[in-house]
Amino acid sequence: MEHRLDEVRTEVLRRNPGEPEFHQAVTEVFASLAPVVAEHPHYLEAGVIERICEPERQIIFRVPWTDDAGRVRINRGFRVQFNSALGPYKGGLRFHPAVSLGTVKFLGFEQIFKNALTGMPLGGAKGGSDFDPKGRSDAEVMRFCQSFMTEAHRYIGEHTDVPAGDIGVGRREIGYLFGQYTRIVDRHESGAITGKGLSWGGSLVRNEATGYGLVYFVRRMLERHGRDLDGARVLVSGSGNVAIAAAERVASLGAIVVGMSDSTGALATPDGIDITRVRELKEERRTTLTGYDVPGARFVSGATAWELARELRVDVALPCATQNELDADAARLLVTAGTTVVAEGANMPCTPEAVRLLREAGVLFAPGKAANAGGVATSALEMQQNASRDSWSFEHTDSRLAEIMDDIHDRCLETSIAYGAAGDYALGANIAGFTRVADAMLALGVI
Ligand code: NDP
Ligand code: 2IT
Repeated sequence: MEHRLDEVRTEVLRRNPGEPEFHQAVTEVFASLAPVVAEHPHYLEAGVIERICEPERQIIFRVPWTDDAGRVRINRGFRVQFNSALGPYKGGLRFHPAVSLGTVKFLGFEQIFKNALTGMPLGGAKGGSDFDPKGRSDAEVMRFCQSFMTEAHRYIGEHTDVPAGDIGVGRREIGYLFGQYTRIVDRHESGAITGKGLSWGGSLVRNEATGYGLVYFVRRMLERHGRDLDGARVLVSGSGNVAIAAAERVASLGAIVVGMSDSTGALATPDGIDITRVRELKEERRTTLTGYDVPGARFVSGATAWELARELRVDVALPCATQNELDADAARLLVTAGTTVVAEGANMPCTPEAVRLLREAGVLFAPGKAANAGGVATSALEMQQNASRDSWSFEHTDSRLAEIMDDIHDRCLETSIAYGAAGDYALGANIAGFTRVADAMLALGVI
């Protein structure tokens, strides 16, 4: 069976050349599936594993727009609708110059299992563009978003495919995208997109949900080991939506955020971070962390967050920026700095080699598809509120999020125990996510 599984994987890699991130994500999931197919050979026999690796639909389109100087610009738009066995396609949109079809496929593939782990009725998808919002005026971002949605609206809808944000897509972009969608379809279909503003169909907590959820997952994981976050020294990479909320929530539980970063460098804050100042720089002024002028802090231009571990003690590392940002060298630095927990707020931020090193060093490792699922889970709560024309309080929504994260944690842990690999959360997440989708696919027949 293991041999057959490897043949399927080899064939998937062969059919998708030049997409290293997609290959990495597929290989990582397949590494967990041998014990599952040994026990349930029908997953292989019924072609479920081959089908799960082939997106149901891949859409690539031209996005023309005009910049402020009147020059016509062309970007490429993507939406990969990967799997709809559990519900409408669901997953974010990423606007970043490095976005390619392979990036969107890796993210969409991860999203299938993540969404399954939430226990909500959500299929898996991802989309985006190689558009770079950095340095663009609001008017340019608006024109780009309108052009993107003029094409994308054909494929999305409350019961079809529900996008949200990701890197480079926040509240501003969601507003322009939803505005154009509403205009084209000529109805207020609030469940067609999530991450909306509070006055136009959004949910409280969605903005904070990925980072808060990450911290709830870590809290639960530590609880199981008789520990807590009080006094823990936490290093967070990135300073976007996920990183800021994670830093804010972990600090509120008594931890000290000893550093953060952005794409231009790393900020050491040995006495703790002033998150209001970070929000002001990154969310309001849309600038770099260079302007963080709180006494005791130091900005290291060009450094990664992990390089700060050379000089700081770090108990918990939360990679919240982008894929493959934490490599083997970074893992070694963290282990030497005393790190005992690494939890992925970003999607696939740790390289396979880094994960192996962390595991060998006995570090507790929480994979992104489990630990960052709070964002999409709260998107599902936003969809529930839209469907019932209701809006819940912050406390209620936050406590639902915490319950969901505890539940995901417990399911991953129990699955790892059931498969003889107690505490291997990556294996637990892959198997628990996979079996939920695979069983639905079996029930739905060969489609
Ligand atoms: P944002 O765009 O809000 O923030 C991204 C942050 O990461 C920024 O600080 C950015 O730096 C930094 N960054 C991005 N790319 C690079 C790079 N190539 N090298 C170094 N730093 C980089 O995105 P989000 O916070 O939404 O997303 C962060 C991660 O979390 C992504 O992996 C995303 O897929 C994942 N995620 C997001 C969810 C969500 O709900 N938003 C849900 C689940 C996962 P700078 O500020 O300089 O641009
Ligand atoms: O990676 C992710 O889970 C997201 N970017 C959020 C997806 C969503 O639909 O809320």
